[in-house]
Amino acid sequence: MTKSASTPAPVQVTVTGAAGQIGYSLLFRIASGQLLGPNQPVVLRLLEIEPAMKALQGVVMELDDCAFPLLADVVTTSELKTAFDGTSYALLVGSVPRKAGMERKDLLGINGGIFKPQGQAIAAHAASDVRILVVGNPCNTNCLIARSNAPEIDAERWFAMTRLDENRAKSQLARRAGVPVRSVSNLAIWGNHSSTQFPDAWNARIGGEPAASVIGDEEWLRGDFLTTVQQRGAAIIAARGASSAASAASAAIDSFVSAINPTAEGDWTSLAVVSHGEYGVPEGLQFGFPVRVDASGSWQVVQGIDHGEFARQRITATTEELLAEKADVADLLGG
Ligand code: NAX
Repeated sequence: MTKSASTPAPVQVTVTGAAGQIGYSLLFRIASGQLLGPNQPVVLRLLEIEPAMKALQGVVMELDDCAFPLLADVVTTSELKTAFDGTSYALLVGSVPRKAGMERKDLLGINGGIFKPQGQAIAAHAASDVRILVVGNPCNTNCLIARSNAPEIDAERWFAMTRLDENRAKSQLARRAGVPVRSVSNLAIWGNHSSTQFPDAWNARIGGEPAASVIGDEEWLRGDFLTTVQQRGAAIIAARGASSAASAASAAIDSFVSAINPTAEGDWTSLAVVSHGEYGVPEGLQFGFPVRVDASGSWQVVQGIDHGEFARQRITATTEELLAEKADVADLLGG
């Protein structure tokens, strides 16, 4: 890239778990400009655990071999301070997956051991404009742990990823309605990124019309649609022998792009954000809501959405699951 007066200084972008499956898709999309646009150089700061450093070096060789004009530098490290030093965008992907026989509480505890120090390191070393997206599961509660250990950072700068679920739900609705996926809007994922999530098709729109009227099949919406979206991760593992990776990386890019740019008129996007008590969700939970971002880059939860009894029951169930997860990690929560 020819450096000119108009070339902005590189922005530091951190990816944890960078040698993993999602990292293998994500890094190349960030380096090619799909996160911050075609004029913004980036420095990738890649965090991995020691045993994965060799694999990470292989990924870095491939990044080199792409000769991305926007990739100003790549830093690899297994130290938190170096990983988060001056970072403006932190994508927390690395975590330990659930293994057979592992209880949810064990999983939460192991991952808490990762996300507590990461939260502290982000507070100590990141840039003042840092925004954080947690992808590593259980992502809502991992985000809560990290956020609560970084009280110096505005709670509004923390996001957990429900966008893959939104994209999955939109794709199912579009296919059923026989329309392009871009016709589907206003699709919110409520609550936890887990099988209790509530993908709200009833307030979604297809071609600007209420999605439920366009689909015209309440039984399908309440049945196959919901379970397909809720169980999609498991279906992909069954088919591919590995969990969703490219689609998760794509959703991570979508999440940040939506979190930092104004939302299209009349639409909303799905992000798990800190609850301020909206819709009766207890304050402080990291909860999937419909969110709009204004021209100044601030987000608000969309107010005034009507829910029928069916939706209310499901939102209550996913809220209860998040409260139970919070209780399981109580000893890891800071401030
Ligand atoms: P992989 O197991 O392929 O990669 C994870 C990487 O994290 C590994 O390379 C590992 O060495 C690294 N790692 C482990 N502990 C670390 C630590 N303390 N610091 C830095 N790196 C560490 O998993 P992958 O398929 O990439 O998935 C990553 C996470 O995303 C998993 O927790 C997964 O469950 C979660 N997902 C979240 C989704 C969402 O919608 N929120 C969807 C996709 C995915 O399931």
